[in-house]
Amino acid sequence: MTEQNIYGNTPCFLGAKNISKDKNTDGVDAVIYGVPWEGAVTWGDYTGCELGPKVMRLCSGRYSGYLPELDHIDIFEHIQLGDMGDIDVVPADVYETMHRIENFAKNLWNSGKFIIGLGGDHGVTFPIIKALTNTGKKVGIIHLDAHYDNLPSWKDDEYARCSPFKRLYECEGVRNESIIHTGIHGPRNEPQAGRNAKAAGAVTITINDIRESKDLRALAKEIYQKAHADVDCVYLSICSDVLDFAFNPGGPVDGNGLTSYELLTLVYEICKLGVIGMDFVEVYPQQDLSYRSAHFASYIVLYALAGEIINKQRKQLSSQENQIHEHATTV
Ligand SMILES: [Mn+2]
Repeated sequence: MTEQNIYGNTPCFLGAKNISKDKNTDGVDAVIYGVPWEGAVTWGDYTGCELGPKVMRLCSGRYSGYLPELDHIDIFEHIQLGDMGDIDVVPADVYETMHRIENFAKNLWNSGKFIIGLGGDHGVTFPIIKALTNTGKKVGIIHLDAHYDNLPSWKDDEYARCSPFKRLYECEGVRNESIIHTGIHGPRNEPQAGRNAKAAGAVTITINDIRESKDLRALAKEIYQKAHADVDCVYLSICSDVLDFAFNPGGPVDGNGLTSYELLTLVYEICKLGVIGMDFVEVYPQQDLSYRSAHFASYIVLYALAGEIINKQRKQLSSQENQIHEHATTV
């Protein structure tokens, strides 16, 4: 075991700096953390997403930060990534775990860095965003998923993976009209899910809306503008099953989903416009024997970081322009 490893033989995600012990984000631009949590299991054939953070880190060892297809960008020339390790969830104690996730996330949001969570089931997204609203920010959410995840509960568990967006509809600091359920499709959704979204005032962009739009990049802008209306920041939450099962063959069998090109392009274009943080959830290493969804996590994070680099450069440029303008008006 080396000090560089996050634990055991598991490396930091994409070669990030290990900040799991001191939690010090000085000199770090973006922070990765894991939420090895699986709550209520809604369908027994797919279980084990608490293994997600570990397997995503193991798979990430294969990749650099170089993306020839994005103007030959080398992400780690621009970004220092820090790996903060995993949240110490408490198996079988949902309330304590939600509380711990919220606490951990609070410190992350206070750091002001670009925050990336690796799930875990989708239930983790609620306490992460709840912590963000507790900082006083009004939040919009771009939710990329085949499913609404907005049912009131799973049996008695109101923090189950099918319910985070119902909890977020009820959350004071989230603007429901700025929740954009994007890529929704397929009969694993229940009829009440669409009705719940509508009643809450949330926006639905189905897979057919995406497929039939002439320009994917323009659509990403439109989605972002909707999410950004009348809020302080936009959060991005991605469930692996928004991908078609042809592109996510170890995941749940959701047909008519996004291609990997479509998902990565949406992530890149959305992050170019500025998101405060994101998560990627619901990979199932026990069912996905080649770890394909876990490998793809590296792609998603790299495309998000590529977008964040452009966003940062644009912000720096505009603040320089403002300074020049102020200087010109004072002399
Ligand atoms: Mn889903």
